[in-house]
Amino acid sequence: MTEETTLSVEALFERVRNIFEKAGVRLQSAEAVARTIVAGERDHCKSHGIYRIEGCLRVLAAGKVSPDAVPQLHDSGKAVIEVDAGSGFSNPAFEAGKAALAERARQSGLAALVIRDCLHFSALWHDVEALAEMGLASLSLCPSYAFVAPAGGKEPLLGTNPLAFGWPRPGQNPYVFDFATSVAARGEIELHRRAGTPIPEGWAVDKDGAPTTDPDAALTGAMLPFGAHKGSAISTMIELLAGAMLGEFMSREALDFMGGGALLPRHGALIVAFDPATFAARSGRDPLAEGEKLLTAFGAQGARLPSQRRFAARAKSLAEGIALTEAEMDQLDRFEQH
Ligand code: NDP
Ligand code: PYC
Repeated sequence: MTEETTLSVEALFERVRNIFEKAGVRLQSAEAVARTIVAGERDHCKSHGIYRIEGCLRVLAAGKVSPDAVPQLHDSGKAVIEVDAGSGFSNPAFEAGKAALAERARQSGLAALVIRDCLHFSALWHDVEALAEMGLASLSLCPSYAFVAPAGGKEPLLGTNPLAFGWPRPGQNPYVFDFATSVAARGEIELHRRAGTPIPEGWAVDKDGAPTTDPDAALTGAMLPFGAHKGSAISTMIELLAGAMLGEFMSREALDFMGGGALLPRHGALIVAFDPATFAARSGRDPLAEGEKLLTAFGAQGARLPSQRRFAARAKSLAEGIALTEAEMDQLDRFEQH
């Protein structure tokens, strides 16, 4: 049994923020990045929690993310609002554009936020959850690194391209799903590699295209899309909408630009927000009440909603703190002394 140390969410936030400030990241960005990482740990999304600190510091050390970038909001009054992250982290860029996006979606029923040239290391549920808290439904998508073979292929071409959706629920946590379009996120495979455990069958093929459960062979081979041709098509859509359409990197270009998969990817991101009340106005029906008819029926047949595990983990962390292993605490100490 490894020994664990419990930190409050606030205490962990301070430690993570200090690590990024010490690495030269300007305060507002360090806070936005730390909020994201600690929220991942708090919600027990380990693949995008403190494990990501090392990767972020590596990109900073390589000079491939700008520590003092100030996100620039470009709002021409149209449905599409842009934030240029200026080669900084995506998280402060989203925070810089969030209010304008929400306001435009309420005005027009529909609005989009384009984030340009950002380093993207995080989960996407942060975006859609924030918008759901403002009463909006939303989609968030971005390319990643070309680690995934298309269905029927065996060489990396598509990214692990995440997709998240959020829907507001009156008086309770929103309906949120957020997943990689690969069978598993690359971070999950990396965690298996570190733990010395095999990955489940069906996640990846080796460099010769043969199925593998060896995390090292998976990381040098190709990951697989979820749902065969269906996941492959959704992933391709993400490349087109959040890469080609924005004039930002697709996953293959991101990989080339960063010089391989050792550094986290830089590319753009697309967040689309919908005001349910505007869409339903002429129907005379309450869209959120209609949504509840569906969402409340899940439990009756023993099914759970996506994010239900995450919200339960959050409640526990907020009440009891976040338990970190000795190795994780040592790592935080090391990063702080850096
Ligand atoms: P998971 O497979 O762990 O989970 C995906 C979603 O499915 C979650 O919303 C989860 O909710 C839900 N879910 C899981 N099991 C069930 C179930 N039995 N019933 C109902 N819902 C369920 O996600 P991935 O490994 O694919 O992705 C992990 C993270 O990686 C994502 O947050 C994604 O944004 C991020 N990512 C980021 C990338 C980037 O470039 N920035 C690239 C790829 C991935 P719950 O959490 O409650 O279990
Ligand atoms: O887990 O695949 C992943 C990932 C890539 C970039 C950030 N997360």
